[in-house]
Amino acid sequence: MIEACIFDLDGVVVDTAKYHYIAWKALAQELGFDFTKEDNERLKGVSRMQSLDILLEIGGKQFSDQEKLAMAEKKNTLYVSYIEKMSPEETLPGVEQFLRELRKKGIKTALGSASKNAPLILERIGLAGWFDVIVDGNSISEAKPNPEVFMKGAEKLGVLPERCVVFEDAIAGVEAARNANMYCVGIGEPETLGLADLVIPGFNEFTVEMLLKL
Ligand code: B16
Ligand code: MG
Repeated sequence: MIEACIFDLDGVVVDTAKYHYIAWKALAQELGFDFTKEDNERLKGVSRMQSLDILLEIGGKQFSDQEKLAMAEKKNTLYVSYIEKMSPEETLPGVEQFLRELRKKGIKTALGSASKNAPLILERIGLAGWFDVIVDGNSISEAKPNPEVFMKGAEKLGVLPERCVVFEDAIAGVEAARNANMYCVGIGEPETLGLADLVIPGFNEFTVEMLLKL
């Protein structure tokens, strides 16, 4: 019996990966190396500081913790300048309709994202009001694949983990959902998200009715 749906943000509700990419690429260039779109795939669902570590590993660079904090801050300032300009049209196809249907059916909703910028993004795309609970990078201490973000979501909603469905686009996120003992719908390619219980390309052709038949 499904009582709640928990949504990852980047890659599920909205495509912010492209803005993360431009901002990380700018930092890499400043440090004197290239950062490709393929490299960027490794950062999906990963926390900000872990993303920086991966970037520096790609560039073969080493810095002190203090320098790294300053770099992450600089990248974030540039990233925020992009997301500040986001609008509701950037919500991925079918998402708003799906949230609407869930509410009609009395199924609770939560956001479960690694991003510290989640509140700003939700406000810009006009979806903040569709989530009963928001758990993001500001309220967790353990990054995915640790299940903390989804467990907290379920707890705040007052729903048992086994009655929650998670929607995730990143491998670490799918693992986090499994670690939380929740049913996981992967958003993307079955080749990449093989660990998910079901993989769909997006919400365009996926309805709440289909979800309830699973
Ligand atoms: P921030 P999600 C994640 O969002 C992104 O996928 C990941 O690329 C990013 O590093 C992380 O948020 C932290 O974001 O720098 O804004 O705190 O997929 O968990 O919604
Ligand atoms: Mg994601």
